Amino acid sequence: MFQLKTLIAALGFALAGSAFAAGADLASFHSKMGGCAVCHDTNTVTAAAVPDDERDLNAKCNTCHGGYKALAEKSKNLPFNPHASHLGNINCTSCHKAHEEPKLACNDCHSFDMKMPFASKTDKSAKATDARKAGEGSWDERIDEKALAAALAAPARETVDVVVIGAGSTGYNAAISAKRAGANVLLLEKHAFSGGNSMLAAGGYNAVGTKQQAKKGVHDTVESFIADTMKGGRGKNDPELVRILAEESAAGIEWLESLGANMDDLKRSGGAAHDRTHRPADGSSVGPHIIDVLRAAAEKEGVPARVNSRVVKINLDADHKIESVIVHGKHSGYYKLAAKAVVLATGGFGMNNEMVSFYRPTFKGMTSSNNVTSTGDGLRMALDIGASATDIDWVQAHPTVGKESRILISETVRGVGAVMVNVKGERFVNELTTRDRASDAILAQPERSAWLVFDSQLYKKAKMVRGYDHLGMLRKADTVEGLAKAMGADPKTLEKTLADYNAYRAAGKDEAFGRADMPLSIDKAPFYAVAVAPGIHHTMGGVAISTESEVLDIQSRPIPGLYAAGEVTGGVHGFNRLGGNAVADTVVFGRRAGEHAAKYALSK
Ligand code: MEZ
Repeated sequence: MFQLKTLIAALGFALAGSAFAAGADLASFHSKMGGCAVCHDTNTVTAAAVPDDERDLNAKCNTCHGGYKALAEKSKNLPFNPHASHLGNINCTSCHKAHEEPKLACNDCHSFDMKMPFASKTDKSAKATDARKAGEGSWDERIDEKALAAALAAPARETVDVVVIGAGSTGYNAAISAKRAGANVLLLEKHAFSGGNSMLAAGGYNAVGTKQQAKKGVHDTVESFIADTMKGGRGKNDPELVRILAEESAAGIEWLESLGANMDDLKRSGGAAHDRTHRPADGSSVGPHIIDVLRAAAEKEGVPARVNSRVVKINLDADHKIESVIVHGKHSGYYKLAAKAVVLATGGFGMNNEMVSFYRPTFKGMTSSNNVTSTGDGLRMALDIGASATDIDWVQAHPTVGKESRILISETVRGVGAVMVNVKGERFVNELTTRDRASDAILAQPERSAWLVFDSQLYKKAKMVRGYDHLGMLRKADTVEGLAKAMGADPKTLEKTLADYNAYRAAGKDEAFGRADMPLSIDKAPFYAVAVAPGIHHTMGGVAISTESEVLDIQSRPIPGLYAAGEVTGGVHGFNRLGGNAVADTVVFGRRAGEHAAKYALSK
């Protein structure tokens, strides 16, 4: 699919193997204005000469069409505004593919019924159970064994000190840290745009000892953070890794702020004894915000982030030290990249349902809140070279993924004040219990789904809710009775549930389920509900690491030069991760992995 032979400066250009009609595509349209040079630098372009990151091409798109802001303004009257999405400032070519059928990247998770320019049909892809297999929805992940063998036999095309694989929050934090430590770094991303799963993180970042906590008068401690995390993980976490997470969490917030982030809003997540989940003050989702900040910081600090570049193999030398990786570039094909150190920042395997159901058969076919990039390929590569895996069968279902969708209804909605009720309109669990318990409670309901119910106060406070409204996911009514009818629940039961809850809140004690934090009453019309069901959210298991983020082999010895951080690792979260600890993990351990990888590489 990606082995384009030549880009031809004429109409009639066709992608080998594609059913997409030549002559009606974006490239043909543009070539009428002056040949290939309209988009490329010259009129005689070979595929291999197109940089995998497509940066120059995209700069040309921007020259004629304007940047993201201008495009967002122009497309504001569309049924939704794709240029104002949480994907941020990504390559135009991520969606507007010139030589193949254009595709809305949004529909990797959403289901927008919209026809893109030069597309032959409307693009409406993601449903709850779509994109279940490895690589589906992402670009082709099959490996061409012949091309791989040729790349293995050939000399390295490039050499760097540290290669970081995966450009989500972990990868960016690692790459920027390695660069600051003096290493020559390259950040590789298999997808058409960076951001990974982090870009979908809605909730926040757990940290203790921050200025935000001090300002709000929160008396939290490192020991309390550790105790909550260990309790949430059923005591199966690696205590040394948890201590690092807690102790370095506040420094991670300061680091993000130093790069330009705002983390000034504070709330409580499930399983936490204190308000320690930090989020942007304007109520927007944490992931897109920090990815925007990290993208800009990497650019400013000269860290190249090369998209469309999938690492397919990690190579060790005769002494079992890191020697190189083989990259499959979208345009450049398979090539060897020599590196002294590798940081795996490839995320988990929540979108690879074959892997999920192998380790956790009861989750077979379950929807996932993850990005299509979470296919477990980094884990596979590490296991292939002798890494050991830990807690690999622990897969987390998030209790509140929009029913029959792939859209996460953030824990923030419960944290800010929503209650969860069953189809009758009764509460059945402490909404802020840990995710495994909340998911189990929902799955124990006959319909295996639930409703989150809230009012106009929460709608105003949690900006993300407006996004769910925009996606048509909310039921709305001016009375509780009306809302119950819209949900198919019993009005009297829902009225009693909310009256009881408001009374518990006023008395400061939840007599029914012992919920500790009840920030808002639910009594100001209009009232809202959103249907939810559990979906795969986080894979707690992964490669075993040391406190210095070195990947360990099956004898628990570091594999020299191989580092890992974030969801590809196991040990930090035990059997169940607390909400807000993943983003903290990406920053704390991403930074550590980058620093240690640079130190190692520069000592060689
Ligand atoms: O850390 C998370 O996974 C999180 C806070 C998710 C969410 O519900 O927003």
